[in-house]
Amino acid sequence: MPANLTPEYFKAEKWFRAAATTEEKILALERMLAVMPKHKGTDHLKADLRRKLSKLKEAPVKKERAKHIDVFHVPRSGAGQIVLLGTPSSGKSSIVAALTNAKVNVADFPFATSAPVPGMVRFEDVQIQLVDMPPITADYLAPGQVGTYRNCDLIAMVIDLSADVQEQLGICLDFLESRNLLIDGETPAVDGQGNILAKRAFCICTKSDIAEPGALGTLKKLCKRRFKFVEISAETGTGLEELPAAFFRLLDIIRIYAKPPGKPADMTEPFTMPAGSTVMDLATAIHRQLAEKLKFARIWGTGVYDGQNAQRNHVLNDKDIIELHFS
Ligand SMILES: Nc1nc2c(ncn2[C@@H]2O[C@H](COP(=O)(O)OP(=O)(O)OP(=O)(O)O)[C@@H](O)[C@H]2O)c(=O)[nH]1
Ligand SMILES: [Mg+2]
Repeated sequence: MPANLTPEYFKAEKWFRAAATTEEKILALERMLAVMPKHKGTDHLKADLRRKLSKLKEAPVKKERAKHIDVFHVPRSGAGQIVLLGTPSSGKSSIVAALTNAKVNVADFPFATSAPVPGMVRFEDVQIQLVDMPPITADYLAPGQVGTYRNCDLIAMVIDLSADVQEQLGICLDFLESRNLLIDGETPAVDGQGNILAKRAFCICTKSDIAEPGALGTLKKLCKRRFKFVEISAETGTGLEELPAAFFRLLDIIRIYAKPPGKPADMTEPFTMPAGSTVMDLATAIHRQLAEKLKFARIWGTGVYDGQNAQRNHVLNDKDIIELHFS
């Protein structure tokens, strides 16, 4: 082992060893190469890692997928997928139990959850998917667990206010940062296929009913990143009612109601789209081929007068009603 390998390198190596999929192994190897100190002593190791990397990149991915079912792959459902992250007994399953009908295992002993369990949370007229997860510790991570976070829309760190908040925050951030899972600044990291690797995150601070005095303040002070913090107690229910609205806001999505020309709008099932979507994005979401034939749209909603004509690049707002006209 060459001298002068940094903690960053060992973190990436640990990630590589725990990686359950080829994609994740490739990302970890790329990270190992990127953070490796550049000097003569690391030449052999570098060549070795490059060989491993090109072997993995050439490996047929489909065969591997067919061999086993990945329990950490949680198919998306609803308007967005939020995945919980936290240390043992921090209260993750209790949140999913309180907000959804999913059958989760709440227990007074650690490691009670061993695989992801999705449930659906309703916010007004949209359904949001909330996924319970096994815990992580400074040295434990279920193989394949990273994959669930890699595929979600938003990560919710669950921090127990009655325990050591500094330790919990450290473990969560270490996990996220060492795997490039956290959006940092304006340009998120992307993989070779252009998939966005980094996610937005926020913090659910739980067990407020038995919190250490000043724990939330300490946590906010410790955390250099500008996360949103929502304080709750799954035991008393305090703050729980705020969570669905917070999920919706943090997912950064909008609801659009489609209106067939000459008929009332369908107000029961909105389309949900990323904030900033345009009339053309909506047309494409409804029907990719038809979208090219879009002539114009009429809008009822925010910042327009009722039935106003809108161009393809008009940016939509939450709860807009749109009538699309095709040629
Ligand atoms: N007083 C209090 N206890 C809570 C609260 N939330 C959870 N608990 C208790 O904390 C313990 C652990 O809760 P879980 O929800 O199972 O924790 P977890 O994060 O899913 O644990 P793992 O699956 O092991 O990672 C249980 O005994 C819960 O009843 C809370 O808000 N207040
Ligand atoms: Mg659990």
